[in-house]
Amino acid sequence: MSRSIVLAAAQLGPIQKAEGRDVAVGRMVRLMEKAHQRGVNVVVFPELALTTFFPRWYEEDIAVADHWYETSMPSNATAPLFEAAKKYGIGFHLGYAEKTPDGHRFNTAIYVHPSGEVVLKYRKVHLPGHKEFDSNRKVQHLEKRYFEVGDLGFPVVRAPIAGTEANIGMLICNDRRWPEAWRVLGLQQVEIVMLGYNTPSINQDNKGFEAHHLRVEHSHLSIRSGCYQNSCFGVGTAKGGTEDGHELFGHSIIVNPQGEIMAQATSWGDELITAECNLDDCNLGRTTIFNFAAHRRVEAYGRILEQTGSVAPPVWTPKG
Ligand code: CDT
Repeated sequence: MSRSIVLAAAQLGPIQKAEGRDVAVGRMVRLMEKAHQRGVNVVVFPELALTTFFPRWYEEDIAVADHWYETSMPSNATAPLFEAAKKYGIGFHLGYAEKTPDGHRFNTAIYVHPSGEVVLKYRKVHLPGHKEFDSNRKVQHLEKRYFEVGDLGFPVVRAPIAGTEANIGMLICNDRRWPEAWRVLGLQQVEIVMLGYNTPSINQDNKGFEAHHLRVEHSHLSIRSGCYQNSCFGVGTAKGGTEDGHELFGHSIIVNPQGEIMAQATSWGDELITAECNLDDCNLGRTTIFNFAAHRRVEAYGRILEQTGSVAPPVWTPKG
């Protein structure tokens, strides 16, 4: 049985604050049509794909921000995506802001089977930024205000895709920079990591200079190393371009288990990139250098779970 499938990153250009979900969904449906023409089996859309990256906007009263969240999925606004999936037989990954019936708010992603059923849900664990308005910053990054830390762990599930089955998992944006997150997926034999992001192209922390080009480099470095060290494919999909004067970088990529970039977006607008991925390519790393059962040394990793922040090492001084 061939385990070759075609994966796509459906990068989105900017979504302005004043634009409704209908604008974003219309653009996404057009990318699904294009995906169908190119024989794609799975389309990965970005983090918070339905709206502008709203955590840059401060609201004193979080209830005023309610309109950014989805309270049901699918909804009237997102139904065209589910219909396109059915029409074209394509599975899709969607990132959105979720408000639960009991009032919890999460930065969430789902993977939807072509039948329209939600196969897997993940809620972002690593929330960057801050909770209160920060007057040192030119642009706010209020994910810690608008979202709670995800409560679903890092789930992986085996699901049917295009005549085969694949072990799928998800990360969301900042998660990609944390090797612990990748390893928890790797320990569940993940084969495809779907990952959407919204990353400003300038570091707004005002704590030192970070060269512009390194922002993209660090994103790629994180995804490539995550894929290599866990023997999996990764689809990293950006929302890029300038949203109300605030620039996000594009550079979406599809990466193989050797850590190589198979496809890369060249624009910061709506763009579909694709790659044919043989899931059996995950076996080489998994059975050799990253054969976890043979080579991991959990007895030496205690600190990883016992400690959150770093501590200074003991000081060595010469005896003589
Ligand atoms: N969306 C998201 O997680 N973005 C972060 C930028 C952090 S800057 C405070 C990222 O890691 O790409």
